[in-house]
Amino acid sequence: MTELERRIKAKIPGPDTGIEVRHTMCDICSPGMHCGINAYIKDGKVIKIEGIDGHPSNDGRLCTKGMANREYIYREDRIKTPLKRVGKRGEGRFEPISWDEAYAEIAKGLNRCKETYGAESVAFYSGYSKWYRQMLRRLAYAFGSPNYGCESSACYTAAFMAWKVAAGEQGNPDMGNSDLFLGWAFNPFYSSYMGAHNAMELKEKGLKFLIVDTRRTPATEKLADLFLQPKTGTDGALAHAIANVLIENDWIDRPYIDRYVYGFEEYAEYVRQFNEGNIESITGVPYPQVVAAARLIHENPRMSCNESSAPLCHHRNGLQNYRSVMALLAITGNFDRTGGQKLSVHSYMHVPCGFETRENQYLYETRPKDVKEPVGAERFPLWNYLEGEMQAMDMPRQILEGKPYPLRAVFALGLNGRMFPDSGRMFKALESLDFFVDTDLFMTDTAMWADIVLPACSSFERGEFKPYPGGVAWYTSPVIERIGEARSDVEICTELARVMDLPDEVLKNGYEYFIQHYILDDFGVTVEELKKADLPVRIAEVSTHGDLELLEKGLDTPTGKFELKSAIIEQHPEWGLEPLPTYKEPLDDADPEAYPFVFTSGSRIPGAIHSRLHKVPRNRSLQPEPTADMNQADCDRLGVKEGDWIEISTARGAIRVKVHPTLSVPEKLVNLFHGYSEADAESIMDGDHLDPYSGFPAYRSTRCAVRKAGGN
Ligand SMILES: Nc1nc2c(c(=O)[nH]1)N[C@H]1C(S)=C(S)[C@@H](COP(=O)(O)OP(=O)(O)OC[C@H]3O[C@@H](n4cnc5c(=O)[nH]c(N)nc54)[C@H](O)[C@@H]3O)O[C@H]1N2
Ligand SMILES: Nc1nc2c(c(=O)[nH]1)N[C@H]1C(S)=C(S)[C@@H](COP(=O)(O)OP(=O)(O)OC[C@H]3O[C@@H](n4cnc5c(=O)[nH]c(N)nc54)[C@H](O)[C@@H]3O)O[C@H]1N2
Ligand SMILES: [Mo]
Repeated sequence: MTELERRIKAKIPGPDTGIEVRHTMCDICSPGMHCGINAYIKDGKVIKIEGIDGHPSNDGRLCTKGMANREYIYREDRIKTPLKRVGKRGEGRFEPISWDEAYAEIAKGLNRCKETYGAESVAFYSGYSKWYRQMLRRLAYAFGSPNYGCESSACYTAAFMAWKVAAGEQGNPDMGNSDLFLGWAFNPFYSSYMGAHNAMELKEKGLKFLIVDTRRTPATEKLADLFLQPKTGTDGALAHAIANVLIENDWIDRPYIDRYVYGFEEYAEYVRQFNEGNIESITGVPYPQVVAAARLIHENPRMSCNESSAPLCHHRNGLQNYRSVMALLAITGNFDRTGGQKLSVHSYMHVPCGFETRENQYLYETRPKDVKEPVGAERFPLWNYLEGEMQAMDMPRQILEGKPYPLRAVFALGLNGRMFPDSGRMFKALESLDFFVDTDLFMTDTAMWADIVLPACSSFERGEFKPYPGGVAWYTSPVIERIGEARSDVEICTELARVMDLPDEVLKNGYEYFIQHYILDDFGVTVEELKKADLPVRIAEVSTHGDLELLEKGLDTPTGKFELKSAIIEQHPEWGLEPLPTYKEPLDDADPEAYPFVFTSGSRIPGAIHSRLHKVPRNRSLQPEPTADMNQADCDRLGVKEGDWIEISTARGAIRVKVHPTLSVPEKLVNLFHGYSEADAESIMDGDHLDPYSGFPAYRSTRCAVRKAGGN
C-alpha cells in the first residue's frame, strides 16, 4: 500500500456506519485545476466533504468556496426538470416538460431561426463553467453557426492575446527558479489559495516579490519586498516608466534583445516619455519607487510574472497594459528561460500539463467555412484575427441592432446576464430574442428570461475528465444520484446533436468518445481504466523545452521573435490599432466634476465566486450585504461609517450598497465585488466602455459619484 493509499484508507469510516467515501471534484471555480474532494455519502446523500490528501491540485485542502459544495449542490433553487415558459418573458412562469419535449422544442426554435435568418443568427454561449465547452463549440459548428462564444470574452483571453501578439503562445512563470516574482495585480490569497500557498513557500525559500496593486491586500502585506500602488488602469504607464529606468541604466539584456526581440529601438524611444516629470501624476506612484522597482529587477536577474486574466485586462486599455508589463520580461531576457517565463506544450483547456493533446483538432476541425464572421468581428478585428470566435461582449448590441446581421436566438449553458456591462441592455436583448434556451443548475434571474430552461447537474452527479501538471489525468464517476432529472451539459450537447441529426458523427458519439480518441488514445490508456483508477494517475511523460530553445527555433510570430512591436498589427493599419504597447488613459469620458470617484468592481473576495455563492447561506454569512470598500478619509467627508448605506451612481444608473471604510483602498476609489442580483455592479457600467484591442469590458475603471443613502 502506498503512503497515499494508507492516508486515504485511514479516514474511511467502518462498514457499520453505513458511510461510504467517494472521490469527486469541486467545480465551483478554477476551470483549470479542479480540486479533489472526499465525499462522505450516507443513504445516497453527501453528509460531509473534505479535500483529498495527495491530490495534485489541493493535497487535502479546500478553500471557503470548496467547503461550500454540499450546500451548493443541495441549494433549494436547483432546477429539477426541463421547463417551458408559459408566462411573459422574464416573469418566471414555467411548466415542467419532458426531456424529449424540450429537445423537440429546441430543435424547432433553433431551426426556425436558421431557416428565416441563416444559421449564424443562432449563438451558442457558455458561462464560467468550462468542462463541456469543446462540445458546445462543436455543436455550434455542426449547426452551421460561427457564433460559439463564452465568458472568456471577459476573462483570460485578453492576456492570452497579448501573449500571442508578442510570442505566439502563452508563457508561464517558472516561479520555482526565479529570483524575483513580478506579482502585477496579484492577490492569490483571495482568488487562488493554492497559488498563495505556493507563493508563501517560495517566499520562505528566498524568492523576492515586487507587487503592483491598486489596493493593499494580503499579498502586499505578506509577500511584497516592494509594493507599488498605481491608480486603477494606469499599469501601462508605470511599466513603461520602469522600462525607461532599466534602459537608461543599461540594466537590460542587450545580446538577448539583439538576437530575439523585435521592435526594441522604437519601444525604447516610446517609453522615454514616461519619466520623473510625469509618472506620479499619471499613475500616483512616486518616481523614487519606480527607480526602486527597476533596481530590484536589476539585482534579481531571473524574473517571472503572473498571468492576470482579469484585473489588468478589465480596462479599455487593458491589453496594451498587459503587453507593457510583459515587455519588462523581454528586455531583461526573461522569456523562454529557466526562472523566467517558459512556453509550455499545449495540453488541455490552457492548463500546462507537460504533455500534448489533440484537443485543438477536436475544437477546430469542423469549423464551418464560407460563413459570416462571428459576432464582434468587425468591431474587434484583433480579437477576430487571433481568436476567431464570437466576442460575446458585442452580443447584446448585435441582438438589439441586428447589425451586421440579425442575431435572433441564444442557446446557452450557464448564461449570467449580469456579467455583461450595462446588464440592463443585456436583459433587454434577451427579452427581444426570438428564442432563448438557458441551462443551469439553479433558477437564476437570467434563466427567468428563457423560453426553455434545462437542468444541469453538478460535478458530484457526473463523470469528468481532467489532466494535471506532471503528466497526470483523472476521470471521476458520479458519487450521488442526479438531483431531479438533471443531466450533464455534455449529454445535453450530444443528445441535441442527435435529435437534430446534425452532421457531426464524432459529436454524436459523445464526451467519452472525445476523451478517448482525441486525448487518451495517444497515451495507450482507456477511459475505463482511468475511471477504475478512481484517483488521479500518471499517464504521460512530461516534456519541457530547453533554455532559449523556442527563441532559437523561432517563435510563432511573423518575425519569429518576441515582438515588442506587433508585426500583426503593423500589417493591418485598417484596424486603427497601434503596434507598440502604447498607453492610453483608462477612465471613461464622464464629467469628472459630476463623477469624482472611480468605480472598480470584481476584486475577489474569499467567500464568493461571481454570482455563484451569494445564495449559499454559510458563504453569504461572511459578508451578508453587498459592501463597497472606500477610503476612511472619503467616508469621513461623506459622513458615512461602517455599515451605512451609500449610493454609487453613473450616467447609467445607481446601486445601493453598504460601505466599509478602510485604508486598503486609496482615496477616490470605490471597490465592490460583483454578481449580486440586488446590487448589480454591471448595471451601472457603460456597455460600450470596451477595450478596442480585445473587446474586454472596463469593469475596473468607471467614473462614478457616491452619496450617503438612507435605510438600515
Ligand atoms: N464587475 C465585474 N464583472 C465581472 C468580473 C469582474 O472582475 N468584475 N469578472 C469577469 C470574469 S473574470 C468572469 S470569469 C466572469 C464570470 O461570469 P459568469 O460566467 O457569468 O459567472 P457566473 O456568475 O458564475 O455564472 C455562470 C452561471 O453558470 C451556472 N453554472 C455553474 N455550473 C454549471 C454547469 O456545470 N453547467 C451549467 N450549464 N451551468 C452552470 C451558474 O449557476 C451561473 O448561473 O465574470 C466577469 N464579470
Ligand atoms: N474567491 C474567488 N476566487 C476567484 C474568483 C472569484 O470570483 N472568487 N474568480 C476566478 C476568476 S474567473 C478569475 S479570472 C480569477 C481572477 O484572479 P485575480 O486576477 O487574482 O483577481 P482579482 O482579485 O480581481 O485581482 C487581483 C488584484 O488585482 C488588483 N487590481 C485591480 N485592478 C487593478 C489595476 O488596475 N491595476 C493593478 N495593478 N491591480 C489591480 C486587485 O486590487 C486585486 O488585489 O479569480 C478566480 N478566483
Ligand atoms: Mo475569470
